[in-house]
Amino acid sequence: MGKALCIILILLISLNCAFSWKKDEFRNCNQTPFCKRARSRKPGACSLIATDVSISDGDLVAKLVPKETNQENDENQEKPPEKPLVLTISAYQDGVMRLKIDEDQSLGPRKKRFEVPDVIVPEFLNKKLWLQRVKEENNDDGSGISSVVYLSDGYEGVIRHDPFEVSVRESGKNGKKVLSLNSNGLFDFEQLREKKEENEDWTENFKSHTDSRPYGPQSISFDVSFYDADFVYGIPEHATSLALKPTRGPGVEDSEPYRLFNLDVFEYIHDSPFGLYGSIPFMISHGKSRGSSGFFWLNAAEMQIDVLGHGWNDESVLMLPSDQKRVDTLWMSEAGVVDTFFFVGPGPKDVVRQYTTVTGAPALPQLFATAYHQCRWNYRDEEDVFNVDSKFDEHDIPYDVLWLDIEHTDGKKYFTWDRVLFPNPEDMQKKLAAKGRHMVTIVDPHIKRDESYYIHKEASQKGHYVKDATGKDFDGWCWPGSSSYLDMVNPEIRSWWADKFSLENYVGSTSSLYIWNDMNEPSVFNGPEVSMPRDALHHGDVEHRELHNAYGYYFHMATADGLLKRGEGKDRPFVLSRAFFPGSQRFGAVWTGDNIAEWEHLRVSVPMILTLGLTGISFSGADVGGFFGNPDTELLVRWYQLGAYYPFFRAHAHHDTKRREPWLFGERKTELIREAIHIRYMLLPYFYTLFREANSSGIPVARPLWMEFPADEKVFSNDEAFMVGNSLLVQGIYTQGAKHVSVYLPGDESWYDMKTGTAYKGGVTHKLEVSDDNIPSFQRAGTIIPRKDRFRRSSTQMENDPYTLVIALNSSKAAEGELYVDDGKSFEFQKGAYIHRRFTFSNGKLTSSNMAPATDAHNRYAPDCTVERIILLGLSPQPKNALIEPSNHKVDVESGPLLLRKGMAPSVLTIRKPNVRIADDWTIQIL
Ligand code: NBV
Repeated sequence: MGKALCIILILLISLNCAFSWKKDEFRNCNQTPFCKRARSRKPGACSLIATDVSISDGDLVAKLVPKETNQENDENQEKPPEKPLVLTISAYQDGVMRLKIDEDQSLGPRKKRFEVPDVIVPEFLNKKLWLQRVKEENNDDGSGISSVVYLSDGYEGVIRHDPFEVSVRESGKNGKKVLSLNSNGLFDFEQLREKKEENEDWTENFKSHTDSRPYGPQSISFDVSFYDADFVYGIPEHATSLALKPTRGPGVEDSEPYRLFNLDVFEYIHDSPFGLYGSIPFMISHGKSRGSSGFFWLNAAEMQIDVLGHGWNDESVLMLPSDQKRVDTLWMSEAGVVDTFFFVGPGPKDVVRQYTTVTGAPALPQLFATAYHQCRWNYRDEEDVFNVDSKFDEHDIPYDVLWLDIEHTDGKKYFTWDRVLFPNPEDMQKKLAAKGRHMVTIVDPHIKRDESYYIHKEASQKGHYVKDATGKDFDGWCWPGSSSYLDMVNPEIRSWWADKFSLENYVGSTSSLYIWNDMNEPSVFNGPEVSMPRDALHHGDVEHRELHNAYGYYFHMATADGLLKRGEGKDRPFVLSRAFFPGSQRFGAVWTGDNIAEWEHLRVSVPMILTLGLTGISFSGADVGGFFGNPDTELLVRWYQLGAYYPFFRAHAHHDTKRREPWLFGERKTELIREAIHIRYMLLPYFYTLFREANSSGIPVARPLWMEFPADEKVFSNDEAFMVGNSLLVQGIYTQGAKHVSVYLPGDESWYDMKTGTAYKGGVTHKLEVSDDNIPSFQRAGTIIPRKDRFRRSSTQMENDPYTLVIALNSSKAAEGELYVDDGKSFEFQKGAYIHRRFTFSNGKLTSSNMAPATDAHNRYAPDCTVERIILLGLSPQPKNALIEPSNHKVDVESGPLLLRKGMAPSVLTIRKPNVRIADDWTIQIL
């Protein structure tokens, strides 16, 4: 008995540690002096006031100086900084205000503080509005004066002088506040200074690492308030809920702030504010009464952000009408400057659009990249590759991309091949390319310090590596052993790197090969917190601490540029990156790193992907199946069913896991996975249209429900269901053996089950039976979804296939939708070589009209594809036939299935073979 108990105990313990996040490897706020200092400040501690307010070069400029008061009796007041700070407010089109605060350069600070270059897109700077005048007004509470500038029709920027506060409000003296900074008086700016006494100790220690901190304390912190907000969202990357939970305030015990510090976190847990691989300091608020607003801090140093729960501050310095809800937040960064952007919204889509005007719109991926990807660490050799490839065909499962992880290289030297395992990489790629398939290889940023490796030889000779604090090439431990890291912040080094991707330089590569950037936080096995020491040095003497969060961004940028150069600028690159920063959306896709094959990781994948989408990164996904561990077959199937709706759809697994290709779990499971992947292929025209929408407006492919239903409070914190575009709602199944699921369907209109066509009422929570063959997904009444229903081996082979249009009618028997198509590959679409159709259905007539502006290039892309099927949901009684114009011919209307091989609701009607061309104008009148 004792022995049995012991065994059970050992088993339990080992189960518990099966996945263990090594918390102690990483610093918490208390171990991070700048965070601890900022968190301990009391509201009202900031003693700065704004003076010398004027207009200069189209901006409002002011000085921030300490108020001269008798501070002896005031515990809250801290020692003022010696020198004034310079504050600049600029206005840009479309309701964007930029606020910068830095040390006064004319007073010669010890070192120029780092401002992140290459993130703000040049077009944004051209949108500057030249401020002409500033008006002064008396504050209602008798607290002196404020200076006010015009921002846009409807909004003003306001700077209250004493105590200093910057805000955006609706126009007019009594206009409501939208966003503000320093309303709680927590602003603090540690100016660079000489040591107070020679032996003042600036070093910081963490575990066995010492950070020399040659420039001493230089952190910045301030509070930001979001008005009329019920929730705040954004600031990836954390494995946590979509609506950000308060980290301080009543009822919150001992929580860490949300940390933004790019880290390679081994076996991360599914609910935590700790920082993961990427960082985007952009927060978006949403509330029922007003809508959304956003705040972005362009800063690449470590950041920590507190969401302050209602009542966090008993002696609130901020008086508000009792009915005005507000969310307060505290932003803290180790270095850099204040370079912030205020977005007025007022809709959630407006905020995301405004943010992407600053950091750039997501790149339009090639069509193949939006299809299904098969990955594993590792596909062993060429035989394995061919075997997996042919099994997909054998089992009638489409896929587009096969991935090779680090083991394909010769000793983890990127751009090389293990020639024993992969003797003919070019032939291998060509064989797959013949079926319209592509390959991806991994290229990480750590370069093996091996004199016989050409990349290392050149990089060390040219001085291309990041330096350690003593000025030598930084040498850290990673996959290949002793490694150095390219200084990607230097544009010349990026260009050198980009050249390495030419077909000539990357021996064994072909034009159907694309790239995966992993470990670019950067991950350094023997470095502090598994990363690079903060006192390492980059181009221009910038310390690593100042740009840590942007390192991976520059690596991603240089790689994408390499693929661009390789194709002489003709083909769109595809590069997947693990680390990211604002603007990464311009270079490719991102995934959520090393998740675990557990139900809770399946669940958290949704808020993680939705958060990335809200912050510009539309093209993202999570490893389907879970990276660590072996999913049971039910979890694996559910993951495919959900993953089919991720913008980036890739299965991936750790090398210690059992093989899990879709055909390995018996016929029934293969069928279920096949169906999940088929759904993705069927919806590719819809997805591609959404990728184009993201590319032109920033609005993400996968959206939180509140983005489509901003007035429905019930969905504000729902992160189990989400929208794909504006037409599809998807509800994941996140528990084992689920028999029922509750799904709330927002809005007044109905929703049609995507499989059966059954209509469900909107505005109601439905308790639905769950089956193993799909997860609930619904088409919103009033929408039209374009599909391609013929299954091929890859998306490329579907190019000329005909379309199906699924029309879901609303209560007025109307619907509308769009279709965007281009060559799926090149940049010709930027010159207008695409088709963009609008479909509208009303009064029993479907009309296809052109949405694209007329250009010469427009004529250059005119596919011959036709429409082979039109499915109508919600139309009764059944019409007999339909008249097509201008060809003036009639076709039959029949009852028909919604999905091939599936059951159907009585009201599913099919117009078969209307055979109109997708690129043409036409109408179809139901008779
Ligand atoms: O390159 C190996 C893995 C990769 O498969 C995974 O997707 C990355 O997130 N890589 C991390 C390094 C090792 C992780 C234990």
